[in-house]
Amino acid sequence: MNIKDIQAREILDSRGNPTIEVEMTLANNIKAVASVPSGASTGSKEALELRDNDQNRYMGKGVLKAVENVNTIIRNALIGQKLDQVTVDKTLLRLDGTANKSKLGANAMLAVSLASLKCLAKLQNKELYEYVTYGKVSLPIPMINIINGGVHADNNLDIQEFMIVPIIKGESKRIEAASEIFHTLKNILKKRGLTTSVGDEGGFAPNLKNTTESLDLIMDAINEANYHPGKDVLIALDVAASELYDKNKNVYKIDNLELNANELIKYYVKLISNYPIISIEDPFNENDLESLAVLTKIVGSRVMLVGDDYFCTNSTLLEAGIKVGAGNAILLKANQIGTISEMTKTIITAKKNNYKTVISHRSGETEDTFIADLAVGFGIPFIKTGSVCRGERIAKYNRLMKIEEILNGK
Ligand code: 2PG
Ligand code: MG
Repeated sequence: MNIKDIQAREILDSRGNPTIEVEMTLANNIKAVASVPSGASTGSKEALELRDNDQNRYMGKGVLKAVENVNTIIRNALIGQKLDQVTVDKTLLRLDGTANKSKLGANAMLAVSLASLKCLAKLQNKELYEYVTYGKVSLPIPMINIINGGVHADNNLDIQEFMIVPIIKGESKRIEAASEIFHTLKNILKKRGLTTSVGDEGGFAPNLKNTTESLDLIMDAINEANYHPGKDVLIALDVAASELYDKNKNVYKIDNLELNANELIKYYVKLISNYPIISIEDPFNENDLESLAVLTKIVGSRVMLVGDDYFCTNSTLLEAGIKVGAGNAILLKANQIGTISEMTKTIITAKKNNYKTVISHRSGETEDTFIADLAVGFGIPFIKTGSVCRGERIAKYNRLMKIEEILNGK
C-alpha cells in the first residue's frame, strides 16, 4: 500500500510546550496519527529535538521548523512510496544524514516513523501491540511515580523520581494497588500539613527534609494501603544524577551533602539495605561509566541499574556500557533516538546481552499511548509512565488495562 499524504502540525504537550503531531494517510484512506513527547532532564547524547529558537513564539520552543521538514522534505520523499517500516526509517535517516538528527530533528523523524508503524498495524487490521509482537507478548510491570523532585518539580527533593513497583499478579490489579497507595499517600501528606500539589509526571511534590523522609512516607503509604513493601510492592528511583553533578568540584549535591562517586556508592548501598529498592536509574552522571560498573558489581545481582542519560536508547552507547559491565538495564525512549527501527535494534542488543529493558514516557507527554503497545508487543518487562494522575499518564495505564482485557479474551 502506498503513502498518499503526510501532514504535520504543532500541538501542545502536557507542560504546555509545543510538540509535533503527524497524520499519515495511505492510498486506501487508512489514516494514523502520532505525536512525540519531550524531556526536561535530557541526556547530552540524545538525538536533537528541533526547536525554532524564535523568541517571539512560545519562548523559543516552537516546532514549526520540524513541522515544515515533515511537510516538505519528508513528505516529498515518501509520498507515493510503498509503506514499509524499514524503508520509511531508512529514508528518514538518509534525508537527515547527520549523526544526531540535527537536520530534520528527531521529533520530526519519530512522528513520521511512528505514524507509519500505526498505519501498518491498521492496514493489517491489528492492534498496535499485536502488529509489533516480537516473540511473546507480556504485560509490563509499571514503575509508578508517586513523588517528584529534581527538575520535574519546584520542591527541594534532589532525586527526580520516587516510584512504586507493584509486583502482584495482573495489570489492572497492579494499577489498582498503585492508585490506592497514591491516594493513601495524599491523605498522609495532608495530615502532616504537606502540600499535595503534583509535579510534571503527576507524583506529589512536597518539600521534605531529604531522600529518607520521602522513602519513609512511601513505606507508610504502602503499609497503610494494606500492601506489603518488599513482598508485593517494591520501590524504584530515578536519581537523574547528571542534574546533581557539580563538574568543577566533581561531587554530587544530594540531601545537603556533597558526595564524591565513592561516597555516593556507599550512600546507595545503604539505601538499598534499608528499603525494598528494585531499581536505580542514572545513579551517576552520564559520562561516569566506571562508577556505574562498580555499583553494578556490588549490587547488580539484587538491583536493576538502569541507564537512561547514559545510553540514550542508542545501541552504540549501550554496547560501550555492556563492554565495561556498566548497569544491567536500559531505559527506552523513542525520541532519544528518533526512529522505531533504531529503537528496535537497541532492544535486541539489550536482550542479547541480558540487559533488562524499561520503556519510558517523557516528562512532557502527549495523549499518545504508543509506549503501552510497544511494551506489550516487544515483551518489555517494565514500563515507566508516571503517576496514576494527569490525563497524559493515565492514558497509558488505561490502554494497558484495555490490552489486558483483550489478551484475556473478555
Ligand atoms: C527520565 C524522564 C522520564 P525526562 O529522566 O527518565 O521520567 O524524564 O523526560 O525529563 O528526561
Ligand atoms: Mg531518567
